[in-house]
Amino acid sequence: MTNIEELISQARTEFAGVGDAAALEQAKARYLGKSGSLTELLKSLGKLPAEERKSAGAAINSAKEKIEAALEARRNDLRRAALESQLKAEALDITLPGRGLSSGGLHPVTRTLERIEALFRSIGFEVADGPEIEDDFHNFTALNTPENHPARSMHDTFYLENAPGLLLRTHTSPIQVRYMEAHKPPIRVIAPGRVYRVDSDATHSPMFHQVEGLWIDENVSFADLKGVFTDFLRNFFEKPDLRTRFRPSFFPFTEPSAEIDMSCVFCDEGGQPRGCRVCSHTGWLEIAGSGMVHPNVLRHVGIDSEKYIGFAFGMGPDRLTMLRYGVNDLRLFFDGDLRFLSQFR
Ligand code: 2NM
Repeated sequence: MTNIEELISQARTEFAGVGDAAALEQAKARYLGKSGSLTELLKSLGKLPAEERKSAGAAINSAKEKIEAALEARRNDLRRAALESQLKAEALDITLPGRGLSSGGLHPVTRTLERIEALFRSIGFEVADGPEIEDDFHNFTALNTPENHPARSMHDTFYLENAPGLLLRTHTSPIQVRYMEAHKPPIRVIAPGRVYRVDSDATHSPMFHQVEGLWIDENVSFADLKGVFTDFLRNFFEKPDLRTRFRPSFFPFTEPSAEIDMSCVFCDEGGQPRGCRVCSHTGWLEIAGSGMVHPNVLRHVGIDSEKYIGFAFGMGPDRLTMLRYGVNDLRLFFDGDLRFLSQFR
């Protein structure tokens, strides 16, 4: 029994010397295992004289408890050390700056469209839309555009290859044709949207935007057209002294027809144009087409052309955006280059 204290301190030393959990379990087996030193001692109890057995058994049990305590303490040490080294190995550098959240913004042309819509809504116009793939009737026939008109040629219009009679709308007028088919006068509506034409250079994109307007009632005049459109431009460009002029023109769907020019927003102050590159030193910018809706158009959509009359106009919000923000190349709007687009946030 004298070697029991020795056994305990030997176990403690051995446990302290192992480097990992597996080695510790092996060391444990040497003391507490089936043929471990302590187990052997217990087995030998039977050979002791009866009067010694009790105290020897108590001593062995106390030794067993001490060894188990040492074992448990060492297990905890090793577990803590393993966790420490894992945490060290998997450490995150939380001082690294984040990627950040950059905020998006509306496309400049979208901002223009929303501005136009708000201005016309404020004077009682509705905003309508319609399909970008149209049929021949709504894009051309209803708009009094004859069979042999150049606008109908494959040179000017994108036709769908496997769908005879279908095409990409070349203006937003078909929206208004559909609106007139579905509503009775009085009609006040604008039709913004994408349109498509076979055309591509610095000032023409095969896809561009249009906003058309239409007012049909019993007594709508050319004077109303002048008032409504001039007022719109003054509000859009925030220039109360902006002037307009109407030049005779031709469209199949209006009679009479007019081109609308406005005084140059870059060089005209108080009715005195200085002349600049944007307006080719004329002091005027072409901004829209317009006219009184042709009676044939009203007949095609079932509106009594003897009772009703109205005006229509069409303009390019892409160009309005260029003028409002001073951009000189249309293609910048459709290239998707964020260095350009993010300036409008
Ligand atoms: C323009 C110029 C003149 C126009 C005509 C119509 C409709 F559907 F009422 F017949 N909508 N838009 C029109 C008239 C469009 O764009 C240059």
